[in-house]
Amino acid sequence: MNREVRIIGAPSDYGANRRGVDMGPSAIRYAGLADELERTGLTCTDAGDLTVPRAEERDPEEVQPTAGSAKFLKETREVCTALADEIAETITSGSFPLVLGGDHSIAIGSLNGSGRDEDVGAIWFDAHGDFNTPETSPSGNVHGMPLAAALGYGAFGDEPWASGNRVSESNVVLVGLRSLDEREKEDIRDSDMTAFTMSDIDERGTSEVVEEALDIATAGVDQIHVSFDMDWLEPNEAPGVGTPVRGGATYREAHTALEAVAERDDAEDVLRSLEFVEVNPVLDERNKTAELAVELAASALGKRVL
Ligand code: 6HN
Ligand code: MN
Ligand code: MN
Ligand code: MN
Repeated sequence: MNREVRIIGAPSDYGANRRGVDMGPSAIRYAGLADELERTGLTCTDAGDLTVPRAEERDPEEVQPTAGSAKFLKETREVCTALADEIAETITSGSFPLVLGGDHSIAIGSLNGSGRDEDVGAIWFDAHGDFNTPETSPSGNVHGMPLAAALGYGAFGDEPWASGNRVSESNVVLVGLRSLDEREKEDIRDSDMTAFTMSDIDERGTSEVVEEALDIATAGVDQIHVSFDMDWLEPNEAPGVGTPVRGGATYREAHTALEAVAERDDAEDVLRSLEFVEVNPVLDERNKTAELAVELAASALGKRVL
């Protein structure tokens, strides 16, 4: 990474039904993010946190689910619009956006900002597909919907804050899936995205799968957004997440994956933006998950042992 890193906190928990993941950016900063990036040789500035509307200060009528069964859509729209602007401005100014969640609904804003002026690809490290729509979601939680929203599916399709971007569906790659809803599974199969499950990682190894993901994500586009959901990892390693699923990536596999991203970036300048989401300090063990997010951010941005 040869650009100045700009840290952007997006402390929203509206997409996960408000359960403490709004404290994720604080926990990741407390775990020493800025110092670790500086030790890695990067220059960084902290843009602070975006202002997130507080439900308690709202008219109760207003904070009820609005469209289909997407909860807190109005608040999510507000956060994602602000985040998209912040990311687009960061990129235009020549800096690199490193986004701290917040639940995964914020990725609607990340993809919108990253893909505002250029065709971009994306790699999605997640136990989940995040490809539900308000119509198909079993929970109504928007953190299960950001990929669908950003690609123009469901009730979000005509919402410019969601799908007004140049994220190219055939350049979107999901890596390490292990928990999909029935309808979501079909919709991912029918889409132009590429999906690798944990079984693919078991059979082929992390390096090979991530190299192929990078090839697909960058085919015909210059740059990619990398979205890293901490529940990608085995829950023992990352207990501080709202929707843990057993059978995840190991500590080393997670580093291997992001080191592969960093190596590709060294060679081809492919990283356009990066985010770590779903760190929930209320559910964590002594900030372990936030500390791991810090380590992984350093790996993705070029930290080397030797
Ligand atoms: N995440 N598929 C489930 C749902 O409610 O739609 C879980 C989504 C989890 C989303 O972890 O970002
Ligand atoms: Mn997710
Ligand atoms: Mn997830
Ligand atoms: Mn380039």
